[in-house]
Amino acid sequence: PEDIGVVAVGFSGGQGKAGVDAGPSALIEAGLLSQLQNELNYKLHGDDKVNAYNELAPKEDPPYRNMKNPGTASAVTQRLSEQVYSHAKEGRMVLTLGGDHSIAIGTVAGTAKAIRERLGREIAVIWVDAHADINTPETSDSGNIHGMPVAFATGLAKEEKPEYFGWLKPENLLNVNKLVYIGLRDVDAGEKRILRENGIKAFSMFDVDRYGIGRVVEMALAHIGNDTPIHLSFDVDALDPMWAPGTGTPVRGGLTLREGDFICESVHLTGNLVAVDLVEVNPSLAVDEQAEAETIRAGCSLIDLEMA
Ligand code: LYS
Repeated sequence: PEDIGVVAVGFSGGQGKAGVDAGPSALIEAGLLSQLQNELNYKLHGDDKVNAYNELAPKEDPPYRNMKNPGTASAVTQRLSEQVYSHAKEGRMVLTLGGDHSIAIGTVAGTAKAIRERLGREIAVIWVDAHADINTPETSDSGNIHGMPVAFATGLAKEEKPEYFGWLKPENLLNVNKLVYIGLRDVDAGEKRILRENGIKAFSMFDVDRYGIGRVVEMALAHIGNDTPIHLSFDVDALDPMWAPGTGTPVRGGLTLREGDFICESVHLTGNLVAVDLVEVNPSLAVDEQAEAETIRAGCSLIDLEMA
């Protein structure tokens, strides 16, 4: 589509490091949106102001089932899901700028709901990341919700209480068969078990080396099936820290910037891309100004998508 709904989310409560809340504003200041609007001629909707949703945080937010900031993350992602939904149901491609990756609990649910209502279809998710982010509260060592979004979005981490993600409706959950990973290289033991037990398709960095990024993307697209609406959730830490040092949980041995660009371009070229998340850009964690600028430029490069 030539219309893009933009949602900027300065949320950092899914993990412990300050600064990822400044990701969206840094990307916007560096020209990520003006590039889409002025050079690529998209029509942008929604404001470019960054939502922090501070007002949604409950007065007290004690750990629950081992999760840190569960009430805040639940309220924020619920609100976000409604925003994403309202853009996607108008047929816009939704671009969400994070924020830590916990926000994908909201974006995936919002996209899934809109696409089901509008097209009667299930969405697929391509999750590009160094990590699988599929811990349940019980398997997580850190208690950080940014390591759990896939478990909630798929319903693998079940919860009844509405204030703790119980608001996720079964009909808006992602089917595990429609999920595919690219870029993995730091997966916890509990997560490996979950991936195996559920037969989830994953292309690790080992696969990228072995087949090349071209074949990997081809296989990923073949797995989710032709003409399936795609939500692309891109954690900037999928890139090697050489390209994106400003991020909370960097892991060496990642994708080159070109490989990351290639994934975004190929998925966009299918014509089936309905939503994109760009998350975990944390400018303050780069060692110096140059490293900070590199990270932000990498983020802008990933989203530099010519109209299909
Ligand atoms: N797997 C680790 C955890 O659950 C790291 C997640 C990193 C997410 N960006 O905390």
